[in-house]
Amino acid sequence: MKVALVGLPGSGKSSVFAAVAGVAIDPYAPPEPRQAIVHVPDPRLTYLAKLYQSKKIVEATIEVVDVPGCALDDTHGQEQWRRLLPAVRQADLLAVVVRDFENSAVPAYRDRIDPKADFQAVWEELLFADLDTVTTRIERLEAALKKPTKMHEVEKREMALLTRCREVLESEAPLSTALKTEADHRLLSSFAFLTEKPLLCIRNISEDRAAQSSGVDASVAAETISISAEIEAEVARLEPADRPAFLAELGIESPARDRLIRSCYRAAGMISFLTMGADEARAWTIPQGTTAVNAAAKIHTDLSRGFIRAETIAYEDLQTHGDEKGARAAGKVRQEGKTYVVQDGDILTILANV
Ligand SMILES: Nc1nc2c(ncn2[C@@H]2O[C@H](COP(=O)(O)OP(=O)(O)OP(=O)(O)O)[C@@H](O)[C@H]2O)c(=O)[nH]1
Ligand SMILES: [Mg+2]
Repeated sequence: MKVALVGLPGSGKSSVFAAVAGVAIDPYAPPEPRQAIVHVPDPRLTYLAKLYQSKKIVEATIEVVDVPGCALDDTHGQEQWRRLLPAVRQADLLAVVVRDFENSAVPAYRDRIDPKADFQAVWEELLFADLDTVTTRIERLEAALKKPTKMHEVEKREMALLTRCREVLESEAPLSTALKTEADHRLLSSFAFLTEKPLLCIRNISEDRAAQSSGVDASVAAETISISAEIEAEVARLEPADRPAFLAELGIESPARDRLIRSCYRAAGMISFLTMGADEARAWTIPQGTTAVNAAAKIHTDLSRGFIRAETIAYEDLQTHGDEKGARAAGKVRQEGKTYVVQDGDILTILANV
């Protein structure tokens, strides 16, 4: 899963990035996207590795991209934003960081602290970018449809769909509401529209309000969370053993890094399934609704091609009964077929003809 941090200048994207990736903020970094691979903490793996005496633990990872904010009020900023768009389009989830902190040393963009209005401003940029893509494509298609070719029927279908997309975008609604069927999505997937992607709103709050956690009104976002990016960037630089005491002093229950990762999974509709063995205990990230045969493909294409069945134990059941033998005796080891919809925390052993 790839997550892009976007937002107005100075909202705290790089601070969030530093907190999640556990790296230092580089104030002199050029205004280019910066990426990091973040390991997803999962205590279930520690338990499995102990039970099966696995040699290693392989955590799931997410890729986080810090996209510099652009001053959209001038042409230079707009040009920069257009240049950065391809990096944003590659993301599976957009995390919009909005500023909700005072800092006299760093004046707020447009001199205002207004998370709701800032979220709306970012949302409008996403709508504009998609509208731009749609309009350009419609113009090309109009020209193409004048001289019918073999592609005529497909082009007509695309034109009808794009016309609906344009209406939806002009009413400031996300494109996900215009693309209703799998076929619609497929026809336009190469455009990687921004308003089709799930959104997470990150409200970056002042240190003194770090324990507070009300959201902003961002109804197009799947979820809103509040974090104090500056504190959390500091926490991420502490030795792990020193972190709980520091957080407790500020009245913060769990580090934002963990909360943020969980929110990314929820907002993007992703879950993890687990595998175990003597070699490794491992977590795999899949979209909610993935079938057993497709989950097997994530491990290896051979396992999906020769798929016979998936021996499945829910992590909770394994924990309740202590080990696999106990779970089996309690009838908690299930034999599932190709179409079984994998659940978060399912421990799968794929049996296949390879
Ligand atoms: N007081 C306070 N300052 C913060 C907080 N978060 C970020 N800052 C400061 O605000 C400034 C901008 O933060 P960045 O994380 O660089 O913001 P950004 O969104 O990456 O900025 P651009 O990349 O320029 O768009 C930095 O000097 C941070 O130290 C916060 O929660 N509280
Ligand atoms: Mg930045």
